[in-house]
Amino acid sequence: MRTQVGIIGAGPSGLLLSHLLHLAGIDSVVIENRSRRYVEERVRAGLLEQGSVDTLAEAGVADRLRREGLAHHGIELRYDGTGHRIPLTELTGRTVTIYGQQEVVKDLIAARLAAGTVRGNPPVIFDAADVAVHDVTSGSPRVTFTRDGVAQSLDCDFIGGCDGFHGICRPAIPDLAVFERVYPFAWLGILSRSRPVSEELIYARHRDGFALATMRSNSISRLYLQCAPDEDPALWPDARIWDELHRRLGCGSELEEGEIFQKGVTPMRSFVCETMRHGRLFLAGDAAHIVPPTGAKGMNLAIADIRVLARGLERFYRRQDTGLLDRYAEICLRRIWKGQRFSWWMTSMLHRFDGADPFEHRVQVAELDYVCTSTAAMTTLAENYVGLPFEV
Ligand code: RFL
Ligand code: PHB
Repeated sequence: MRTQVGIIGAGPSGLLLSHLLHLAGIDSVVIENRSRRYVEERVRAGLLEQGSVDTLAEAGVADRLRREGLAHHGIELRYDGTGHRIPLTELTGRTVTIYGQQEVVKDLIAARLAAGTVRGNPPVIFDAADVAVHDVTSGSPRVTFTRDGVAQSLDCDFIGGCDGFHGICRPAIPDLAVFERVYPFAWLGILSRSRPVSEELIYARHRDGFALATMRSNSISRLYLQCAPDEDPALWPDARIWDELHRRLGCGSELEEGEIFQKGVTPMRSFVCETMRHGRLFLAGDAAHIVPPTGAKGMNLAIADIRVLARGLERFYRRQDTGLLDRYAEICLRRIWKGQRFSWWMTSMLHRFDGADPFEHRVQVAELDYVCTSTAAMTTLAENYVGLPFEV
């Protein structure tokens, strides 16, 4: 097989890259090691910055997002039993939208499959095993994999390493420049068939740990609780989850207890691999960086990387100009580090740190107090939360 751009991973990064390239007349094949059903049902992010929504709309894949996405104009920070609203739209003129990541993935897969086979190649290959990249520093890199037990090879001009944090692309690069912080806690996340506790998201700091009330629709709640990094979800029967949520969110009957139909633990990590390019292999999204979910930045940073990469490749194919590709990492990293800073800051301000002394505790509350009472501080939070401008 041969294509122009081989893309590893059918998450938001790989699928969006493939779709943007298709719109620019560039062929690609996405190779995914999981099934279509698995990637369409994987529960993850939920919050899109306005710039991400605009990117998907410009790419023509936002019809359902426009119909079903929930636009939000503010968030609530809750601590010491009191809620404080941060009026995002009033402060920045922008909104954020709740729309599940798996819905974005479904819309992108539908768009890619609708484009059909190009020069004999399917747009997406699911269930690929033993995926490996070769000769990435040469002019003709290659991807190999097996499908239904048959060994296959894909020759290409470039490879998009969009295979997430546990993928094979980053480990294929020597001498990585990596920066990392692992947090001493995780999030237990659930989906429940119940009305959201409030129209807007509630981020709660509590002495027993952080809690977040978000949603997927007007009848599905998404709720998170800070837990131990190696927490066993089996130790969290439904009654314990509701009990903790009531206590940490400080809610009464407005927190409706519905059927919990999904439960999972997410470790918390800040990670940046500054080596985002090696020869003709480009890393994007979670393959290159991870943020703790408190700032809701992961998928949004992935979309921003892909905008730069797609334009760089377009410029290469249109004019043989490698200028933007050569600056890919530098351009992306400026925005990535700001997303890292914001996610680290929100995480530090809102979580319980075991062993924190009373001084640290009071500084944390003072910070929240400042953010919720100073227009300048609130605006700083708001402009990062709704998303900083794209670099190009
Ligand atoms: P993904 O989504 O991990 O996709 C990578 C794809 O590559 C496949 N793959 C391989 N394919 C072929 N060969 C291999 N060897 C492969 N190894 C892996 C995988 O199966 C997968 O399909 O990375 P991508 O596309 O870069 O997208 C990044 C986002 O998924 C991630 O940043 C967000 O989910 C983070 N995140 C949030 N981001 C937001 O912008 N807003 C949020 O509100 C938000 N909340 C969250 C989150 C992540 C969470 N978890 C579970 C990590 C909340 C949570 C709880
Ligand atoms: C979500 O809706 O899953 C979500 C929202 C905001 C966050 C993290 C996750 O900060």
